[in-house]
Amino acid sequence: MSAPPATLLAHNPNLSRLETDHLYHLGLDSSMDLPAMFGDVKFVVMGGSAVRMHDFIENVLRKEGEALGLSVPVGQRLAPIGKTERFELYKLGPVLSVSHGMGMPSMSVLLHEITKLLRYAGASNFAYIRMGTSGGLGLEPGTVVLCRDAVSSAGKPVHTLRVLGEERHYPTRCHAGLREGILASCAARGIATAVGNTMGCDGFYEEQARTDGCFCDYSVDDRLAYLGRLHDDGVRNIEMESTYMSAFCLRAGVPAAIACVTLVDRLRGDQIDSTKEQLAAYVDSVQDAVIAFIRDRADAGYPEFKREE
Ligand code: R2B
Ligand code: URA
Repeated sequence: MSAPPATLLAHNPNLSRLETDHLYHLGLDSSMDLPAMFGDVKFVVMGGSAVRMHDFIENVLRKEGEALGLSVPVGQRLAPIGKTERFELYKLGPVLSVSHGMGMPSMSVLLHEITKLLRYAGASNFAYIRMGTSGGLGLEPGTVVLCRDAVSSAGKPVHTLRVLGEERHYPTRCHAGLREGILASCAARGIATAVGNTMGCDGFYEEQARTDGCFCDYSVDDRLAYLGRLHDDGVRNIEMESTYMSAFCLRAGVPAAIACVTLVDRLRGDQIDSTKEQLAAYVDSVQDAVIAFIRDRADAGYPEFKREE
């Protein structure tokens, strides 16, 4: 391959020694014509589930395809790119839609490979948006929470990485300009939003203070006291990828937003017992929020994102 771009070498000079960089989990590599395939990408929209990310790209096409000048020839369907064992990746014009699986380790693999992919492709002025689900704190289910800081389960705006057996700590702020842009698009369409901190956990049950997992050695009062403290500290929702993602994006210089719809108010309970129809409506609202933002940014001609430290 030709020499990797300076943006990549600044982070990892070792990449210059690779003849071909195999992006193993995506089933793509740097010998392919990545500039032709991905050079025009402006949005990488990520969500946990492959089915939802397929629905999302279909919804972009259905709802805004005409306005964005994007179409798929009659009789053809959007097909995933690369291999689909771990992640599913779709592209429609400037939009990549990709599943990241559950939890920070899975998110980590995707972020390393998708970021190298876009750098090899020479894409510029792109943003990453996690479009997910979460448990809310003191919010009506169905609210789209836009993350200010991602916080650890100790409530700190820091992600801890273990490298060579040692801990490293990285800040976890989301990009304010990107968040404000999504908020404005939501406000213009009456989509219910809240801004707050998002707690990223390494599990769904004990790590999120649930009392309905296989184990629970704390009381309902302990759980409420913990969740109440988080709420007092500005946490508005809980999920499983935010601290890794925000820390990675700050290091990589990629603007990041985390927009997660709440499925349950954790101050009231643990179980997610909404109907299938209600859950689908919640997921639709976070998809609508991101689609609205894509439309507004395209209409504005993709103004340059300000670098935020
Ligand atoms: C939100 O939903 C998933 C768990 O149900 C997880 O990926 C997350 O962050
Ligand atoms: N995803 C989570 O991680 N937690 C919830 O409560 C709901 C969705």
